[in-house]
Amino acid sequence: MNDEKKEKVISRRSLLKKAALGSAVIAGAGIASLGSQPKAEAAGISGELAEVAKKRHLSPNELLSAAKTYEPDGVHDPYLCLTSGGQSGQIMVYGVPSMRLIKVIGVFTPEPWQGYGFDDSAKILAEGNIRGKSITYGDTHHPGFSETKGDYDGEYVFINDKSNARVAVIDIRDFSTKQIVTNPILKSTHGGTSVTPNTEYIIVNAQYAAPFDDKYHDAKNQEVYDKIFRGAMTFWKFDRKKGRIDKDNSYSVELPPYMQDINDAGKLVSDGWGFCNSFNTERYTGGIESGNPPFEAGCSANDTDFMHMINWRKGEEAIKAGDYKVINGHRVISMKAAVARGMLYLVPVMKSPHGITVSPDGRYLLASGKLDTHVSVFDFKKIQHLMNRKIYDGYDPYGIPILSMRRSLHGLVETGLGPLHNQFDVAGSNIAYNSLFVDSAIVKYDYMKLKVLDKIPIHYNVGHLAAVHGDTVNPRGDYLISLNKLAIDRFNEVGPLHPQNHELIDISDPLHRKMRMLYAMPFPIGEPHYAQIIDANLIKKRAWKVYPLGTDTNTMTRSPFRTLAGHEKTVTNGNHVEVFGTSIRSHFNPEHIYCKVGDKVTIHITNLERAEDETHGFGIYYYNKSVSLEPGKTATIEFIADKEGVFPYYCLEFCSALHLEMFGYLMVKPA
Ligand code: K7E
Ligand code: CUA
Repeated sequence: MNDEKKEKVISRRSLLKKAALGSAVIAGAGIASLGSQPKAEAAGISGELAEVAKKRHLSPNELLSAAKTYEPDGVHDPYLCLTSGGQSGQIMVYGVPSMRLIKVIGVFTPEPWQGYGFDDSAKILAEGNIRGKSITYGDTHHPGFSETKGDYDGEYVFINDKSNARVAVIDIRDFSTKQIVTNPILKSTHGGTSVTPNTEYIIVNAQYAAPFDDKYHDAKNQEVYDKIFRGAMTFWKFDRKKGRIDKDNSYSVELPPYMQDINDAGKLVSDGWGFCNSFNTERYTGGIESGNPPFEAGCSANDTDFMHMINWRKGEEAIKAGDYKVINGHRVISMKAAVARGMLYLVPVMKSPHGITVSPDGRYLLASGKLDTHVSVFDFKKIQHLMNRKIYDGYDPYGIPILSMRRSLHGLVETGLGPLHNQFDVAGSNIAYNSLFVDSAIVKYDYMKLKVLDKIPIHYNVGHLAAVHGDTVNPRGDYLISLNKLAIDRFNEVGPLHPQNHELIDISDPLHRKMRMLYAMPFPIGEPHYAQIIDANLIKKRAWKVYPLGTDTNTMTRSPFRTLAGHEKTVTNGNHVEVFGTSIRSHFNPEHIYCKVGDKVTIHITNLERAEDETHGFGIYYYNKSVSLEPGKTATIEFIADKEGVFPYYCLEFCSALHLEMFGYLMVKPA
């Protein structure tokens, strides 16, 4: 840490202390109406509770925070937060307000506990291969729940991999990944996944402009860059019946090489539109290595960048009319066609914006300029008026109409330094929350009256925010989570790589006055970018307790290899040894498998258990295979027995008193 940063951290700490003291006073008063003494006894706490508070130096305010977050053993949280796991390529699931971690979902990266990538689920990961190459990491950014009428329905979750321009589909019935699609034309996708109000499409868009083809082009040559490099917004069609993205009915809209960033889908009055910001309208091509200013300078030279507005219903019409090109087997509507069809517009946004967020009623579009101090509140009704009357300020170099920023704006709210992301409080309140990266604070404001209402410091450098259903037509209020990039000194030392920090903030004050910091949770598997918080009842309705007996969990249908008790067998067919096995407390059947070097070995195992949580596992020496056998699941592993020897296999979960006895032998004879 340089000195300047250190100083900032220290001063922020003393600021926080002051703030905490202030609210302790308020909380103390709240507990016992005793005014200004933040002492446990003074707050009317006595007995063992007072003793513990004294011994552990807990203020009444802190005790109150503990009481507001603690869930007794066996009590479920009212909300679940699904957060991106950043560079871990996974999703994490935790309860709110207890912040208890409940699951890590393997998405773009193998996850051995779930057998993800180590059994036949490997074929899902293989769908994410790019140009034939297996890619086993992802940079997950924005999870998005499937929606019905603009609100989460708790059926599916989608998430993007920024590095490799991929999107994954997770089925909430078993919280596991069912599909990965690779973008046929883009080399990185940041914006998204945002989901249209009835999950017609999952929207992602380009981050770093690149050629649509896989050929060599010089990114530093301005002429080449302007002509060949492109962004795009991709509309992945979702087939809800199949629970899969329908690649053949998906399409993209070609965009200028402006570094499109984060998107949101329109809703209600703005339904049918996709919005995203961008940050290199300069089309700067960099070159610090040859004495040019770096990208960071060249990409932030202009005072404004563009919000892009794209109409996907008109896109569907274009596709129907055959008004598209096929690139890498994927349908792409050209900028020219999109402009001609009145489905692509730009409007300037203050310097280097990060994200567009659509208000619950669909009318207001919030954008923050990272290098500005404002949130710009655009009024979609004003925008529509300009679009309908073709009132343009001009055109960009690619012929896309530009609307007047002044005439599109409802107004600006000055929130602070480095504003990034926005979330909403309950519908109708007109209250939004804005994260301030540079200020390390969160601001609560009225986006209609353009007025700041409250500000709270966080630790440190917040990125996204997540409120309960906070980006839907029906936000629920109650809690806000601050997804902080740095933790610095908040947790125990574990070397130079620190966890990140999720801070839970109470926004449930019925008078909508004060935010209140409740809890800090270290987040130790990657940089979480975005998260969504869902009403746990929606999940409860959807999540399976056990699988129907013999389920292939990749397809969620009955496996052709389902094996019932008494029907276990090993079939040898030339060089192929195929085992139809079972597991139940506390044995596998079979316990001995014979083959010879060079044979292909296929082992199907059905977990016959019907009791909730009676999971077995299958692990074997040397072959790098692992299976998680939840009750009812049928899984398959397959390998070539390339080495002679004896290979014990055993159950990976301590499933009963005789768990250690749950094992067997694969014996590979010489050829
Ligand atoms: Cu990290 Cu949404 Cu990818 Cu902002 S993004 S922080
Ligand atoms: Cu089955 Cu341990």
